[in-house]
Amino acid sequence: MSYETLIVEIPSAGVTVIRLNRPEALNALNAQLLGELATALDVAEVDDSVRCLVLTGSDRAFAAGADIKEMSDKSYAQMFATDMFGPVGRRMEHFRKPIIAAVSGFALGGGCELAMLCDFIIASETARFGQPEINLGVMPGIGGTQRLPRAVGKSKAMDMILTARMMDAAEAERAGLVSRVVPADKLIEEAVAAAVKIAGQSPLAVMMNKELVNAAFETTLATGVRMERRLFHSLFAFEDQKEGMAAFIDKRKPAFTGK
Ligand code: CO8
Repeated sequence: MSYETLIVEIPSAGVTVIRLNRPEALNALNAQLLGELATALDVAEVDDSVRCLVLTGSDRAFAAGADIKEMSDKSYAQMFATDMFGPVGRRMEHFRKPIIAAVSGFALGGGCELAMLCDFIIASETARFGQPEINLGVMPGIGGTQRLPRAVGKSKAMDMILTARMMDAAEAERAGLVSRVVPADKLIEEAVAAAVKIAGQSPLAVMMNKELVNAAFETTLATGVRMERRLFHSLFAFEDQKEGMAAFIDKRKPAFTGK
């Protein structure tokens, strides 16, 4: 599959890196890029050899938001009918394999929201996060008003969304928006290393762990803990559980098969 606005690479078995590639517009998310990203996600979802994705941009920008030039003259009817971000948003919300966002430079507006749709964010020291839509007379529209407060708390989310100020990588790490900050020249190396580690685990256990952490944002504590207990028990139906525990006892590396 070839794309005009994405570069897709397989740096290591089981790991696919999807790089947003519209350098002339700081990777602004236009209809073509979003369509291609939806296709790339569909390809990765059904390919059993893909165990973990890394979504990244350039050194200068992960993505500077939705494409303002493409969007500016649209009518309400056009925005409603095309549902521009719906297909990618829904795919990412329901994607069963892990997606790591590797963010360098600007992650603004829809770019910040795209990063938050991933399972965790690794940031380079140059990363800057923001929801500056208020400057345009609009608001976040791909989940920012909901995911940012869950990630960083109400006060900081309100501050960022109402004042449009950007957060640097150190603040984003302190606030819990990103899992770790790494030197800019090590960003892809670190993100791919994390993806390789995940790709080597039992894919079944990975999917269940991901499902349960996401459930923490949707359910009560009691329901979430009950779901966790049931899924923990169910893992004992898989060969991978036997292999993982036998390998520990035998002092060897496990060879998970996804069965
Ligand atoms: N859309 C289109 N083009 C963009 C965008 C964008 N979001 N961001 C940057 N560009 C373009 C610039 O227009 C410029 O193009 P040109 O060279 O042709 O003039 C090029 O990229 C380089 O940008 P700058 O010259 O501005 O670079 P600077 O380093 O001076 O500034 C900034 C970088 C600070 C990132 C600046 O470009 C900026 O403020 N960009 C806009 C950020 C923004 O407002 N993002 C939010 C967009 S709205 C949004 O994301 C809503 C999402 C929800 C939609 C849901 C719909 C259902």
